[in-house]
Amino acid sequence: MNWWEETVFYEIYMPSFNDSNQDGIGDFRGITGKIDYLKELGIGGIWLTPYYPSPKVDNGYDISDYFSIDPIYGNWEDFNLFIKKAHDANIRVIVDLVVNHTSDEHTWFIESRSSHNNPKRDWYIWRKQPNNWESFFGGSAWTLDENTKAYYYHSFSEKQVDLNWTHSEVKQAIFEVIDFWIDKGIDGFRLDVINNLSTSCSFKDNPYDEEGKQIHLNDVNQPGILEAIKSIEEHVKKRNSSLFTVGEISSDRLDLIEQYAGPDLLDVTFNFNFGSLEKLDIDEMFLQLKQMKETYQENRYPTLFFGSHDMPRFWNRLASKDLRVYQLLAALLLTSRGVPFIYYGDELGTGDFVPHSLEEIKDIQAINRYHDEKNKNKTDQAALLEANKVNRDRSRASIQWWDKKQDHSWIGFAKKNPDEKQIFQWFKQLLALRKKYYRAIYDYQILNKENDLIYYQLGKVVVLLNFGKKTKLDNKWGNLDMLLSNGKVQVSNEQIIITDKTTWIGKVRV
Ligand SMILES: [Ca+2]
Ligand SMILES: [Ca+2]
Repeated sequence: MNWWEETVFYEIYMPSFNDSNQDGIGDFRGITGKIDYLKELGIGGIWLTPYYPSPKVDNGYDISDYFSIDPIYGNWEDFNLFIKKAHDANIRVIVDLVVNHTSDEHTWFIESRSSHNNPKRDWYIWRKQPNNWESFFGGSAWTLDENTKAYYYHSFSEKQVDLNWTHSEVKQAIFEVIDFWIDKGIDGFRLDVINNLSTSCSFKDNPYDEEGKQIHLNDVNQPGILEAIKSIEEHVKKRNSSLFTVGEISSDRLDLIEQYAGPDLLDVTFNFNFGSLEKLDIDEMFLQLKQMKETYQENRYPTLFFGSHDMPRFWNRLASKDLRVYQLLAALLLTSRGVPFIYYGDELGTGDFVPHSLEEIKDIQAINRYHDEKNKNKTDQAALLEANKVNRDRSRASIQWWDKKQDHSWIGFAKKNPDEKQIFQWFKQLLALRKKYYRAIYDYQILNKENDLIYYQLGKVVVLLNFGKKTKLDNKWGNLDMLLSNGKVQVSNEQIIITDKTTWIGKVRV
């Protein structure tokens, strides 16, 4: 069995996790200082968001040097110590690989833009005239470069320039990046917006939907994308077959997400169909669970997450600040079939941070939206309200680890949960339970829903998640021993009575 099939991962948003030197920015020494904490929680893998040198127009997802550490996060000694401490604690480390684009300040792009004849000219995508493709951050995806009077393509910010994946030298250059980090001792990669790789040069205009919104038909999932991903995967696995790859596929369509993983392809992909539901909808959640059960069988796994640096905290978004609902969701996250990812702070019930002015906003997507709204003659307050709807800062604020008020953070401080100790214990118990009873190989023997009670059985473990009112369920299992619960549940041989908003996890007695 692959190690990652039995691992619960923990996403660390680099600048916000833990600041060791009080300069307001999280760093490697800060993470190293929390290894014991993560071990106590039961984490087996850390995903680090980008820590490379970067102008940070998109918080590090705009890399200007693939072979270094941004000094604000520490030096090589700090990095090596972190890897060592993590490995000593049996925690593996995967790092973010951002290869759809580089920063415009990367030397590759500085060379590329310098002249039509530069050897790196075609490492990026240049056109005399733009097509209608829009950036995912708003506006045209093409920017005119005055120097050579040509347009370069950027599917995100104009400072994040798309690499040309039809060029063999680009692929080789990225392979060197991959080798470099494998040699540094990392255990795998999280591949950023990997289905956005530009693997075709057809440049057909994108169509629009009925509301006039552009459909990203020709700029993502391009012909050749699976071959490109296969070649990356082959390169990684040739180095070491135990290295893990997880891909971010910018889609919430399970059929599309799923096709990027499999033999010769990525190990797993992020399931936005499940993870990024905008509000709690038990029917929808159950439907997605069913679809995941049908789609992923035998040695194929979905990923499980309710939080990331791109979505609001699930304390607010899904649980609506209800502790019991939050506990139910945590149980679902950590007892269903798949590879779970906890987002830093979720184990403490961290809530959304909401900026009160433009000056407090750090997220480029929200800043762009703010200016768009102002251009429509909206008031500052109205523009702020709209910007905060898409503001990814909400889940990116710094954790306040100490009771003593810290002075400053590059962003605000995350909203502390008064029940954080209880929530931490709940997560810890769930992780311990998963470790003890679950093997990812177990398929669901049962996956069902009655009213607002979702229940399932994996191996000998039976999970009852009652999101609704007090209810009854026929006992299909006979003798059951309780493993973990947070409410009143009566189990007889005929039926199970479970109180409202209650989690109950048990084991079939043999
Ligand atoms: Ca720091
Ligand atoms: Ca691209």
